[in-house]
Amino acid sequence: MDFIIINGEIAKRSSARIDIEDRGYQFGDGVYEVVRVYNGKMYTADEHLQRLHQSAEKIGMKIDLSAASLKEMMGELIEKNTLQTGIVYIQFTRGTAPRNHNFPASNVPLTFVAYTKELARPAENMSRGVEAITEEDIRWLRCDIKSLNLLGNLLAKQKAAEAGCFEAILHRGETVTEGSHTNVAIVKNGIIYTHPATNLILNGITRQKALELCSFNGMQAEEEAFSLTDLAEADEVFMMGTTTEIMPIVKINGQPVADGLPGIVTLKLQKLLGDAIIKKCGVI
Ligand code: DCS
Repeated sequence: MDFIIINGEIAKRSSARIDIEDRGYQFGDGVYEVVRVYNGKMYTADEHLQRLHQSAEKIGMKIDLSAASLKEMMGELIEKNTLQTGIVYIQFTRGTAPRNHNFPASNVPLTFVAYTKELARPAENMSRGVEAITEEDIRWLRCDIKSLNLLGNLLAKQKAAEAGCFEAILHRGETVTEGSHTNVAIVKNGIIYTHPATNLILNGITRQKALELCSFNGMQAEEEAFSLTDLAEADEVFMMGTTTEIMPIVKINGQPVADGLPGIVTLKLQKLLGDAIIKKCGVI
């Protein structure tokens, strides 16, 4: 993974330089996306790049490059790094300017970087399921923006890691919102529930894909908020994300979810997503 993109050019990673007054570095003033790569091909890149543009717009940042040209550059980077299975990370910040809370002048160019990373599908966690903790959601009120400011997410994820768990399920008071880096759903009496796409969650591309697969395959799914009690009494719990795909959560705060095994609805949806990926990217 020797090559990266810096300001629109493919360059050697070792030669790349970011100024210490880059606003991403000093303020987290920027947006990003993580796109999955299977078989050397990007999965749902259009949806991710549309969200990237939307995130930028929501913070008053104008990305001049079209989704099509970004996708082309990312494709070139994947080829250059001969990436098969992994991710492409793409980030824009509001550029480099003397440190000042005000936005820099409109002629200051955004800083654009991208890199690739090898990352296998998490096959074992997907079949066995993982453990999670619950944690108060202390993040800001614009979680719909995929911004670089991830401290609230990081603090929760670190707590999970220290408890030997894979994910922290966040809640605002009684209401479950999402995971620290995934969306969360429960299954009760065969119906899937996940928080609606409001300002309180990131509207995950995997979440959107999962909802689409449910409607195409006669599985009932509701975009309806659920409580900590619903979570504790759920028949199944799972998370959705670009790197995690559909992953069962089998234990929460040390308590097994139902019988403590991945549920049938979760595994069915996981298989449907796997099939959709194979259809787009070939055998994985
Ligand atoms: N919620 C949060 C807070 C996330 O950070 C992510 C993705 C998701 C939900 C799931 O969204 P996608 O289905 O679009 O991936 N987090 C990315 C990240 O920071 N690393 O990998 C994925």
